[in-house]
Amino acid sequence: MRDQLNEIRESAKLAIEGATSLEELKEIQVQYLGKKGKLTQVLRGMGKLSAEERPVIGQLANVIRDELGEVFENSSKALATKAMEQKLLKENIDVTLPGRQMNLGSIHPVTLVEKRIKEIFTQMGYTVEEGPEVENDYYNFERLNLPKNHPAREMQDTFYISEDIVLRTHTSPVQARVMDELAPHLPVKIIAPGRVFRRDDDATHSPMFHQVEGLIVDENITFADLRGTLLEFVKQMFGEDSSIRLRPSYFPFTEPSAEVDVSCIFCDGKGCRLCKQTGWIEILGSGMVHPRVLEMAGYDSEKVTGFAFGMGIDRIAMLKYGIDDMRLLFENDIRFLKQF
Ligand code: 2NM
Repeated sequence: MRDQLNEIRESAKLAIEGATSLEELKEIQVQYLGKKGKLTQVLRGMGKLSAEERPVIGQLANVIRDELGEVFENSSKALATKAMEQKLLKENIDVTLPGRQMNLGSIHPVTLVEKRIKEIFTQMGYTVEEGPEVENDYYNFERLNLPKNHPAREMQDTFYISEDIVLRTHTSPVQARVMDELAPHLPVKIIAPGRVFRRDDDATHSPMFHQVEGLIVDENITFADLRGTLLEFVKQMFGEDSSIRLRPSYFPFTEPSAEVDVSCIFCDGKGCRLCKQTGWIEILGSGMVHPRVLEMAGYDSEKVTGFAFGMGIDRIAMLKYGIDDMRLLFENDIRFLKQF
């Protein structure tokens, strides 16, 4: 039996070395190591051996099986490499051909401006917060001091999913959600960038646009902090020589409220077509957070105050890059997008 095994070992090795393809090799493997293979058959006969011989022959058989396994493995790898080399040769690849042109994308102007806004406010210690674009009535309106039938709800033509579910008309619900998580912790110092949706569609209004709103809540926050913060923002965004002007306004969630204008970035405030000869361009809404908004979030409006503001990123991008039609931002025409 020992001779039989050694003979199998030698003939198998010869056969493996002689194999010229992976298919041939597979066949040889079956012939020797398969269920009905030669080695398997010899092992079946081991029952007839004496108790002394059995372990010795068994061990030899194991050694041979392992050895052949390794030889198969090596030969298989070598044949696979050879097959690949032959395939490549047949394909006749011309490595001297020039590569295919890759079309690189560019960053969308709205994204560029959003990044810059985030940069400016995070440097001032604000964190960036996000929230759902599909909101419920409670967070989009109620929590911002806009109860049902409030006339100001109609200021924002809302997309309704159902009676109580809307596409958010501003990112303020994010602020309300964050205050819920933080209260009574101080300070709240956050900005909330993201998509918002209103039923509007013309050269200056898109039904989907981008907003950044900011909110700070702490002890001793004043209207002067609001003005100083927004002036610093405007200087970093539009240049150190920019100035701002505050005009009284109305928002249900702030009292008092102010519209913020920046000195015209096209004529430096001298008056031109783009600022309609006023020297000022409107860029922000802002105000001191309404005490009711603070109370609903769990803050004591006798002890803390805050200011908030909101701006359209798209509008700022249009100003910054001199784009005169908002729809250009969302048509995704490569010739337009490549310019930024
Ligand atoms: C604006 C203008 C003024 C605002 C208010 C709040 C909150 F959550 F504190 F009530 N967030 N954002 C706000 C205030 C937004 O956008 C034109």
